Amino acid sequence: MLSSIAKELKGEGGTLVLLHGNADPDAIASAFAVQEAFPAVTIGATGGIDRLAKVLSTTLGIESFEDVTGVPKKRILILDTSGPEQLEGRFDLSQAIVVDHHTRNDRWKDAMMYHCDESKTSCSEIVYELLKAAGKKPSKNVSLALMFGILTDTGYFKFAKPSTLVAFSELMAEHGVHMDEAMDLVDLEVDISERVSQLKGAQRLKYWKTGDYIVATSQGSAFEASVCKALLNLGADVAFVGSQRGDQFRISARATQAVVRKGVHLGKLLGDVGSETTNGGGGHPGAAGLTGVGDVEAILNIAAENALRQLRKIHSSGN
Ligand SMILES: [Mn+2]
Repeated sequence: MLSSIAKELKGEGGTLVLLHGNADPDAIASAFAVQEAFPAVTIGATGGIDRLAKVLSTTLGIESFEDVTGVPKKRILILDTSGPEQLEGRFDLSQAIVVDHHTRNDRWKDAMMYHCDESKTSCSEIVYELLKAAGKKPSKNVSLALMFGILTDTGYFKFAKPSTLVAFSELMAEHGVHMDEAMDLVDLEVDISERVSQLKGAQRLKYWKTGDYIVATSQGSAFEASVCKALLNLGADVAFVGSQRGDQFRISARATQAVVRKGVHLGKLLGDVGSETTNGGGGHPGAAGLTGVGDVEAILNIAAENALRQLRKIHSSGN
């Protein structure tokens, strides 16, 4: 399949690459590699690109377009996109080649070609194979991009498979790229005001311990979510950070994956706090928020007490 896709992409008439909405580094890296290896490729990110992918694009000079009307194309290549609903805009699937690593999807049945390799942890690995099938060697920048795509899609190798590491080591060897070069490719500098907020958060920190678990709260006036993450890095299992503006308050909450796996659900927890105090809250198990009218300190105490109760239950059930 990959060699017939390579053959098609070598043909005349231009290729428009399309990526899933809020495209991530894996998607952008895959598109960049295809653009280098085949003629007349335009990268379309009709649903925008995420923060990391933006920094990656700036670092390596990858150009993508949100508006793709008028791009000359004979075919569309859809990368890293699990279904048509992930694409922003309407496109003729009968001229589309789909290359993906998510779960195989019947909704791509109208595509001209569909190569879905669920055994791969990233699209970058498949595109690297596509390059090999086309007899192309990636440049240093493309190798770096693909390595970064693999790193981010595998959570820095946490979810990597043996074949992921083989592909990654081959990419390293292509141009003698070092591990730290790939790891530090995208330098997300934390703004000075954000770092000050984190330090202030640590200064105003309160914490409670139950069994082997720690719940922390703090107050600030900005970057509540980022302060939460800083408190988790300091050792808390669950963190609540709030701010007060007049009679309005805002709370962010974060929990480690370890306590989420044991049953902590911050979305439900803050939802309950919200209904106890007639404020609105909700979110995911590991990340949630609550806003409303009231005294932030009182709400933080209620939230912390509820979290401690949940953790005590987990502790006494011996989980
Ligand atoms: Mn991906």
